[in-house]
Amino acid sequence: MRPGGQLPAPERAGSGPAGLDLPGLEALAAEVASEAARLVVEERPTRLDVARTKSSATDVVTVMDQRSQDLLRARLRAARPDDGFLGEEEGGRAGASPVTWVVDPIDGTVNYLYGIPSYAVSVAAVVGDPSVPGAWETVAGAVAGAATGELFRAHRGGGAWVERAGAPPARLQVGAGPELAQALVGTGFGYEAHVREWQAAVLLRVLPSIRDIRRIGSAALDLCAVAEGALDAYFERGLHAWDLAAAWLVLAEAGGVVTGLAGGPPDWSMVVAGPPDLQERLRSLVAEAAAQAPRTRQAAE
Ligand code: LIP
Repeated sequence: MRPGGQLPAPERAGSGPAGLDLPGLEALAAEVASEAARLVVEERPTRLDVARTKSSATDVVTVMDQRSQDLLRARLRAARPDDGFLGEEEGGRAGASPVTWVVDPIDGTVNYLYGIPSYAVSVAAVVGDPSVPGAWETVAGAVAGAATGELFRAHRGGGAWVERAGAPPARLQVGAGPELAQALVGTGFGYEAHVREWQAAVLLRVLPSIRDIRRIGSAALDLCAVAEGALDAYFERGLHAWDLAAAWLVLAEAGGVVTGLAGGPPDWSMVVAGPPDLQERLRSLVAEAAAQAPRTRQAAE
């Protein structure tokens, strides 16, 4: 499953839909994601307050989420004024070009708030409509691990790479993956109690069949960890396009697969990711667990 939908394979590396300069889009995503990552680290206030909340009292936005998104929007608009923009925080806009920039200014905001070094800036150039599952595709993107300085980057057909200080760029390639019972699986939980209740019921049925879970707190870093082999697979309910878009391409360019619960495009209802065979086994296990989990108000949403 390509990042987004079933669009045809690229004619050749670097030439994406509508004749886009994919290496150039990747370079821009890497540049602005890295700059925003430096901002959130270097200018983090000593006392970091919650500016507002969204879906619940624990779904927080800090002043740095907004400053990061403002920086990303300004830099991207200056570089490509005709492109659209969709960020996790308010302030999206449609564009006149085939490209929409889909950004998460701080993915892992709660980690950032608590000073836990697992948060990222995610910047993706997508074509299509990112508000409709299966109707969009990431063509270039970058995930900047702000606390660690690592940078994951990819463009369609160009492979997936990770850059770390003091080392040459390393190409990422998922392995075959272990048996399910040996798999270290990332997951996460939503901010609303009824969603978490259902997620816990699913996890109760998944956990005995895998090695263990890791709850890192950033979907973008989870997916990049799968691309690098630091996790074997990942699943989570409740992700938005901005959590997913850039890291999905990184994992796909590393040979991984990302689908929804039924095997189609991932969407809010579920994301399952990993090497092809393991991803299918995990998807099947999560689908069975979801069918058995007590139906809650969230199940109707
Ligand atoms: C986070 C996701 C993570 C999820 C968290 C949160 P945010 O995004 O990346 O996978 O488990 O609950 O949604 O809100 O930090 O941008």
